[in-house]
Amino acid sequence: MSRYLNRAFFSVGVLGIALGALQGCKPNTNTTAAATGDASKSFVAPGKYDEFYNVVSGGFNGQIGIYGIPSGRLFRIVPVFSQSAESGYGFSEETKPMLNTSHGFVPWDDLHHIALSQTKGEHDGRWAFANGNNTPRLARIDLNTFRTAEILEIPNSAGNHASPFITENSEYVVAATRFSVPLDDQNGDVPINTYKQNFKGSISFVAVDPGSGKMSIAFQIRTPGVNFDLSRAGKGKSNGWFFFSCYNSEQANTLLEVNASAKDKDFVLALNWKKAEEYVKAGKGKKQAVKYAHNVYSDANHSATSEMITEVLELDPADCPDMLYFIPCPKSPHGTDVDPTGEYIVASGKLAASIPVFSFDKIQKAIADKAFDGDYSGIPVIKYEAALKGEVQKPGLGPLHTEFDGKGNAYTSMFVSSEIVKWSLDNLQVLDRVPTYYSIGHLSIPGGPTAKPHGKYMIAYNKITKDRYLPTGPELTQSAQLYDISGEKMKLILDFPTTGEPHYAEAIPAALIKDKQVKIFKIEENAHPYAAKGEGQAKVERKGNEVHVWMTAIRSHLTPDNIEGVKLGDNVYFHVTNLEQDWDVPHGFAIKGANNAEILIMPGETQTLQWKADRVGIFPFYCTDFCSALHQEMQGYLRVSPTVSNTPLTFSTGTNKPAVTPTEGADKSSSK
Ligand code: K7E
Ligand code: CUA
Repeated sequence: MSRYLNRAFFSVGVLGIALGALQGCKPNTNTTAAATGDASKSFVAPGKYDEFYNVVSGGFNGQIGIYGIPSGRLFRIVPVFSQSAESGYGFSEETKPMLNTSHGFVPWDDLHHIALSQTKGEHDGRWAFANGNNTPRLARIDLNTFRTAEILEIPNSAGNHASPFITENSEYVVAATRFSVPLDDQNGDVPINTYKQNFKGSISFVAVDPGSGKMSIAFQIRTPGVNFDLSRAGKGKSNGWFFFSCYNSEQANTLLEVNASAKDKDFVLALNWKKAEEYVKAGKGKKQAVKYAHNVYSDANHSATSEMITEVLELDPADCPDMLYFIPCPKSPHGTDVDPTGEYIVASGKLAASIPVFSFDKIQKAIADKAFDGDYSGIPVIKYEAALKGEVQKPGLGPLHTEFDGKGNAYTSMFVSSEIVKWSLDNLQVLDRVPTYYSIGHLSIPGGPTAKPHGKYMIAYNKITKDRYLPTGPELTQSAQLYDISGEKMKLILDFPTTGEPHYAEAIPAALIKDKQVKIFKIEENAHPYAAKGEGQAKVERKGNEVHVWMTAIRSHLTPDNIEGVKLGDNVYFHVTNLEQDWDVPHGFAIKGANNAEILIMPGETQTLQWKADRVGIFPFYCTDFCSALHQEMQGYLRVSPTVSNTPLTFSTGTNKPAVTPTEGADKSSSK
């Protein structure tokens, strides 16, 4: 975020724009324009459903928020790259492996972009993909469970920002590095100012298994050291290509806000991935030794596994002609967006005064005619005019991202002038503009990145809210704004707060997924090694100083609920199986002094909380999810005795009756 802010302010100097132009993102004292929201258009009556699911990145919280459109109501936070203090994701023994990486356990990452799976260029409602930005990873979220099913680390990468972007049949999800760095198998102990010699870029093609969705790195392409920012796959006529924006073609290694803005133009990289596939088939790939984690969650045993992979296939453009082309693009391009027909590629230079629109047909012709302006590190540079359809003139300041309504219109977010500009793909004329409150980053139209946008609504994801909401101390809420785009003019209809900092989001018709939701996990299919599939299987066993508790939860008791014989220093594993087979009846589990978390267990599922007996005494445990009128009765006790004691290991529910005679340690005065 601050990068964009700095650049925005710096751009005032660069472009020589009067400071007044920046006031667009300051609180506007005249809020009439902002107060014209038509509540009836976003009103979803109590008990009624929204029209769209909106899958929204949480930015620095590393999670995804699921909202209804048009109501803006928040339904769920899906933990992806961060531990969750709601479900126990990343805390339970079963889910900890999901956050494993070659750097070890990473509890929190930064998530910017969402890509929903597609078939024939349209949403198919199967999976959502998301990028882990800081420690480069890709995640796949199952839209039947709204849970993270898989996380794949990306080697040779640092700052996985140009990711995930998906092909029209979900063959590949790409991951291009923001920071070029020395490759993983090179000695990285080099002076930072040897960027030009030693730093390389890398673009990963992650194949998606069409049946299971499982991800694997099919190949990587080495590139010159630049910063990759964003991308889109071609579609329709341009299917087979990817377009990436890149900045820092200056290859600066310090003070990028000045040094990476020196050149008049950076690049869009046009990448022919069908060609790359041919080179892979022809054996042009070289194996490189690397190390990266592949983590998979199984709904069969309700557990994740983490595997280290040690090899990746790399393609060197020097061995692969006609695969990569650079297209000059003004001033630090950010979003690179492909229209629904696949013909137009819209590149938004953050510091540029116009928006170039490239034509796929013209790019093809330029390649055939060799209309090149030399090369950049051996990669041909297509002449700007030869690839250009035209420029949108005076669109506003600080163009970032563009989406499409499928009716021939494009909508571009303008960070610096804090507005959305609607323009015609046909004649590139600006048709309408609306202010955003304030400083919009991404915008999204349901189905906007597909071949068949659903249109109707547009959502702005803003960086600053200032005076829009009741203040909450130094940090104000993050926010989105909903616009009606069914008419000629865009109309603001709703402000709604979001969690984390929203970057990209994709909305999908509710009808595509709402009836496929997993309601329970079948208890008889539970393959967890510590599952207790009935109260008769509940037990406690000691293995050295580990104590394993096979515990069941059902309204409204835990079995066992009395456990004795645990000793000081023991590591106790509570494997809690929820025996319920009804939708929406989770049970929770917490025990006093737990150093990691609580857990929340879905019907038919088993989850494990590890707990250390750190002192002698009685430790209550209980269900944390209000599950019945007797929820507050859903509790038990665990007794910890000194290491040298010979208290036998016992467990029970309902049979450990009150003692009738004074027992050791009991209060004698009250037990007469
Ligand atoms: Cu523009 Cu990370 Cu997609 Cu945010 S990025 S705004
Ligand atoms: Cu189970 Cu409350």
